[in-house]
Amino acid sequence: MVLTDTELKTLENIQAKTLWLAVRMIDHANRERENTDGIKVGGHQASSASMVSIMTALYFKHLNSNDRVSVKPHASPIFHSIQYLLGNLDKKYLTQLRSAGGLQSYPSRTKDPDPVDFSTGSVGLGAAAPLFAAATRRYVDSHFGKRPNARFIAIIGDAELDEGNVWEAVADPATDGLGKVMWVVDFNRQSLDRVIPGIRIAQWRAQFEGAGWHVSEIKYGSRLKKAFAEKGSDAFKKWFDDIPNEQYQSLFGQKPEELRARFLDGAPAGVANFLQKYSDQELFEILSDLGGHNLESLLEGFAECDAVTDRPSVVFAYTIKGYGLPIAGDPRNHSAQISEKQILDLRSKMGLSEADEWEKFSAESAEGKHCLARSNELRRPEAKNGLDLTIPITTNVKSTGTISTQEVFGRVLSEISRDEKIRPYLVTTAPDVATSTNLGGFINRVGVFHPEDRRRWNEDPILKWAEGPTGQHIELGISEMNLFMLLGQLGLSWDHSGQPLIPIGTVYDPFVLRGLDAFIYSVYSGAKFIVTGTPSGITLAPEGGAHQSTITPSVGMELPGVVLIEPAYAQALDWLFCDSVAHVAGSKINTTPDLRPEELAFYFRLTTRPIDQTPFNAAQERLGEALLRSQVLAGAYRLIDGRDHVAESDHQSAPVVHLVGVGAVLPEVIQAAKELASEGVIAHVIDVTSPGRLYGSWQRTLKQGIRTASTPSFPGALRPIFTERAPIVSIHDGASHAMAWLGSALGMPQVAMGVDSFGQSATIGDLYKIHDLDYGSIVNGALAALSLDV
Ligand SMILES: Cc1ncc(C[n+]2csc(CCOP(=O)(O)OP(=O)(O)O)c2C)c(N)n1
Ligand SMILES: [Mg+2]
Repeated sequence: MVLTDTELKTLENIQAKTLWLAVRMIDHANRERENTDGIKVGGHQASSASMVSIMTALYFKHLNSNDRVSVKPHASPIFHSIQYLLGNLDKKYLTQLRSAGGLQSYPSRTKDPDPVDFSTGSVGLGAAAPLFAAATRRYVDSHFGKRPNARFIAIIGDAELDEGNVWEAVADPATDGLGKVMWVVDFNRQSLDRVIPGIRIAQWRAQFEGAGWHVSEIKYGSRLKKAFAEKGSDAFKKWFDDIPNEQYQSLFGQKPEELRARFLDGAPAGVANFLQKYSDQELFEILSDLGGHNLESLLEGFAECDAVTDRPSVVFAYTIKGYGLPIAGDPRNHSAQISEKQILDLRSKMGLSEADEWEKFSAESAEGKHCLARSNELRRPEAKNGLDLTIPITTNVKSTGTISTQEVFGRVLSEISRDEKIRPYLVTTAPDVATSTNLGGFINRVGVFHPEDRRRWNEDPILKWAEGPTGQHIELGISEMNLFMLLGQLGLSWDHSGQPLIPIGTVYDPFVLRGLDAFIYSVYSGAKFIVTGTPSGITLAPEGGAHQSTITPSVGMELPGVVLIEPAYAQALDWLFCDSVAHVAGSKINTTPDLRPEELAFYFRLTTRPIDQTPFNAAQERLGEALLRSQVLAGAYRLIDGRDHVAESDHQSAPVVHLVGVGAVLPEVIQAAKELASEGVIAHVIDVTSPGRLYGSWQRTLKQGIRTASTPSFPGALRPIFTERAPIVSIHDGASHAMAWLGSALGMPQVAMGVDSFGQSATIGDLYKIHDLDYGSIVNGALAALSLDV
């Protein structure tokens, strides 16, 4: 017995109140709150009820203040009820579920008023997050000294195991042996639409065990166990284990007097005889007594997982979707809500009335005292983010000759890691593309992380793949979902593990989309990190269409909190990278403190195309280093002043056009500008270093204008560059749409040129021709833009 009878009674009362508050919270939002939209507010009473015992056992007994928990999205009302009972949530929020400024539909780290450890919403991600948080903790312990013991727990719906990302996370060697992880599967055998046919637990067990996990089950409650202990119960136990899911779930919709016949339908001989001694009511209580609603069984199951310290654990807790509610087990209960009458019945069963239905337990009651004691036990000190470092504004990377941005990235990172004050906090990760994205230099300097020193069987003179506890690169298998999950958790290390880090990930740019949901998840969770998508675009010419990214710039520009950076030249990348490191570290750059709180993740879109650096150096001479750097950071600068190439006597009469290039295609843009100059056109070349930041500054000034009902000012970042009103051509090795807003921002006609069809294998020159990005096409684009000018 893990609990005394009194404790059990107290916990059961707390559980009942938690369920009541969660159900009533949803009921209120749907039935009582004024509905101005005419659409259902929603909330999940059945999914919440399914988890109430698991969460009661965890929060009111099992957890300590160091533990971190991820809660299945549609159990958020249970989570908030618990936080209310623990004193972490004001009563006013109970009537603000799914309303502006109130409780979010699904647990949110950034939007909820109470302390959520992991955001959830997109099923499957909430399972993986604590696993990667535990991997992060292992890394932190290994590099910065052991932190207080913490357990990383995910409470997940059984249908979440359908998601591929779950199995990608389980299978990755980076999550091997994480003994502090426990997944509790709310095994109600129902998903959204249906009762899941067949019993999949055997298959899941094999999959987890195959990946080295400890697997256990919390299947039977005490009444069932008692019945199984009776003489002659063997046939009953066997049938209880074998009965098809759908048949079992259908029992809950039966009247007690009909339930026996339904259960016995198809049962082997002997079962009916054995069950004769139980009344209909007793039989109902026995058959519905699953372990996932038995607090003692749950606590024993959790303790069993705790005892396994050399590998992650998963425990299948058998539950009933809609437990304790009239909709229990109903195949259509996912979005169902109980009626007003049923609410009133439940309320009076709880001994509550309209006057006290939202009240906590009284402070003198056993339950009230228990809540207070747990509240104190679970309280944790506030975590602080930010490293007290000074990041240099440049690593003085070589910027003569020709070089690609991908190569510069490798060099800059390697250079930054020479600074012994900064180096300890840098951590890189990649899904099996570390060397092909130029992380090799960094890895040679710092090594690869593995909890134990590993012997090297091959000596590679170029790449020193030394694995051990001091390594600072975390190598992942080929899973872009895992990459973004890990980056997110490394970026939240300050909170979960009391240690801020500077996480940097690399990925082949087209496969950013493969990890997109996890990318969104991690930024939504408030994590800060750098990700380098490289190589990108059709510039990766011979690799063909499957490897040529086109729509990733839009992803980078449109994701809130993400800054898309796509420099063409070495020095620009160097400045931008150092600046991003400073932001992620929450540190000073030179002496300027980190501002721009809206920026969380920095997405560098790079290429392997070597580019002549001469034009950049010429621009630096013209503008001066300080001005150029500030413009590069703001998102754009004028690379070539078209007037310098047209006779001064023609300056007044010559047509003017802005050629706005992004990234690897700049040489073609420069060539086009020369061609236009020879035809007497003043063609300015603008190099957009950060489409994301440029767009953001335009939108901010617009929104300011809209909110104050005043004329929007011209964005500061655009002002010094677009000094003349002239038509625009945007040229980008990405979908033309991504830069197509610029004409609106400047109030001028625009021709947007980019890659709007699938790629194919060829040379860069061939592909630029095929996609109209060769300099001749750009010249024609400029002429078209000039003809549009009114
Ligand atoms: C990625 C994703 N796809 C679909 C959904 C919509 N959805 C929400 S809950 C759910 C069913 C979940 O079933 P299960 O995990 O078993 O939880 P239960 O409701 O049974 O507790 C679905 C399909 C979602 N939230 N996320
Ligand atoms: Mg389910």
